[in-house]
Amino acid sequence: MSQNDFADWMRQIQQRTEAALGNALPDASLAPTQLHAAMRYAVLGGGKRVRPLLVHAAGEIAEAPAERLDHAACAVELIHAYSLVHDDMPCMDDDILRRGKPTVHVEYDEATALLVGDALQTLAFQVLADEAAGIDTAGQVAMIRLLAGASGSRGMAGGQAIDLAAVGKQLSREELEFMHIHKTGALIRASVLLGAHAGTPVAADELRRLDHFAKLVGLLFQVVDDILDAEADTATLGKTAGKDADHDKPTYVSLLGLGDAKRLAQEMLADAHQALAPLGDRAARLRALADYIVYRSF
Ligand code: GRG
Repeated sequence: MSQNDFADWMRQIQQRTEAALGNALPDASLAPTQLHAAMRYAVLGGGKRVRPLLVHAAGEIAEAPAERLDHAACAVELIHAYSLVHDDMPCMDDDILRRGKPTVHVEYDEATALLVGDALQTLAFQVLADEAAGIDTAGQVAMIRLLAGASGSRGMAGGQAIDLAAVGKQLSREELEFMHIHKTGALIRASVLLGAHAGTPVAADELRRLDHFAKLVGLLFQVVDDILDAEADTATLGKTAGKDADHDKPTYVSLLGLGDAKRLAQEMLADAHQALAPLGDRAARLRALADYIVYRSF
């Protein structure tokens, strides 16, 4: 697969995800209009859509129909968008810029931002439970269970709690890893597994390899996020740069230094490729996505 083919595929998935999200979100003309407008503001017209891309790339391995993958992709992106809205609020990370725009509580107000997050979270599960998803009921329940587990206190929300408690503290490498496996890694892992579960059952050995890949990429995403926070500027990131150091947050860069954090990212990328080697060309897009995650600029 050439670079151009991969870039075309990414654009195509990003566009169909945008359309699926636009359809899933209530129209802004429906009451309560401000809440619906704010939900659309939070979700549409921004973001790299890394999680939907992972859903679709993993779904191809299971030969899942694209329409079915749209539902899973939409659900996971809605959870991600909710987490960003709540994370930016004054009681958490207190940020004013996200995806190059004012954050939801700045553009609207705090109560609206809280409700936007709540409503996006429940909408995610409504989308997965939708009859039009074309998945049998047992499959739907399995996917709902997977996404709920990845989002809750044993997944993303738990990781966020650990993150908030860690500000100003020195964490060991193991503690930092535990935090990120939950905060960022759980949803990324769930994206791959949702895709893999949306089609014909994948052989147990291949599923194990996909899961190993997904865990590595989830952590890798965060290592690179830490490097970008230290190196990139606010305009490129579309969010405030240098916040980790300013807020005295433990990161891979503060723990290992920039050079070793970059070396770690390269090692993890090689491991991620290795995990998928026996899947051959069927996993070409997943491998290219791992590269994209490492070499991205924002
Ligand atoms: C509030 C329950 C709750 C959880 C928040 C994911 C998270 C937990 C907070 C986001 C804050 C943050 C900067 C996390 C680091 C990694 C990360 C998830 C970055 C943002 O994801 P991208 O780069 O964003 O995929 P886009 O905008 O491209 O979708």
